[in-house]
Amino acid sequence: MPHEHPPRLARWARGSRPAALTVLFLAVGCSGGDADPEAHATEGPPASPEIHVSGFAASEAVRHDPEVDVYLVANISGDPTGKDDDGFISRVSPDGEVLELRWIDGADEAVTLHAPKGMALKGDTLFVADIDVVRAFDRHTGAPLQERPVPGAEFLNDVAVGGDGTVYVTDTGAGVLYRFEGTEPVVLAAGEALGRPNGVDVDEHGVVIVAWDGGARRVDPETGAITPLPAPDGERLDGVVLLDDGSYLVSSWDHEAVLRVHADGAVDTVLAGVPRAADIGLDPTRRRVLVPTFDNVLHGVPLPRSDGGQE
Ligand SMILES: [Ca+2]
Ligand SMILES: [Ca+2]
Repeated sequence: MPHEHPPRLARWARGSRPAALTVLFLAVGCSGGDADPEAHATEGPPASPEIHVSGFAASEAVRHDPEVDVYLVANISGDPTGKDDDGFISRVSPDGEVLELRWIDGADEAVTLHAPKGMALKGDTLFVADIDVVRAFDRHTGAPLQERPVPGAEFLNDVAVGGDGTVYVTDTGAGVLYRFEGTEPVVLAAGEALGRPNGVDVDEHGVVIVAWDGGARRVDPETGAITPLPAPDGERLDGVVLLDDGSYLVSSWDHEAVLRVHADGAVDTVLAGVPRAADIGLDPTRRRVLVPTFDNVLHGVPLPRSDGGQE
């Protein structure tokens, strides 16, 4: 799509370099996402320094738990559709120290976890998409709490929780967006107009998905009505984070980047040179965008301010 930048964006583009990927890398790592069901603030405190952490196993998703102030990283470990019970969730500190690589571990007899992908926090519960089941764990202890099977699901990919507590999950394989009514999944939207939804996030205006076959849509949480949103060109969009200025962050495998799409359709690059960047998160406390990759690195980079400046 054309990238007509309003003056403030052009100014930003000239005045500050997108967070370039310097090749460093601690021996450990991770980053966080975000658990707030509302759109994320784009202002706030100065952004924290970048972190780059390695040592994961097909790290697909990251979330910031703001209560504990820790980053949770979902590791598929192996085949994204393989029911091998070897997936795990890591806990990482905001300064990039891996506190516990296998905090929730499929290898644990009490835990079933095959290929964890998107996660969402609700109260004391951590929800995790795992192929055809949404699994619930204790947010503080990691203990398994509940399983919510999704009959017919092929590739559950991302989970989000609305302000009213409703849990949503995408199925990229079958092309379905589900809404849970209690523990029962109900189809909210499906079909060609939806595309193959990957990332999902929720704000007070409804549900937003980005599609693996390209495009972004807003979905009415009650009726399932679909409205196209501005989106980057190309296909293979993965994670999405809604921001409170009407823009959103999205990871694009085609662009090998994390992009910010403004309400007017203008697209900025937040982080370039990240092949296979998956389900991104945000640490609003530090104004840090969290980017996990299938290359097993977690990047944490500053979120540019809405006015175009970085700091
Ligand atoms: Ca696995
Ligand atoms: Ca994903």
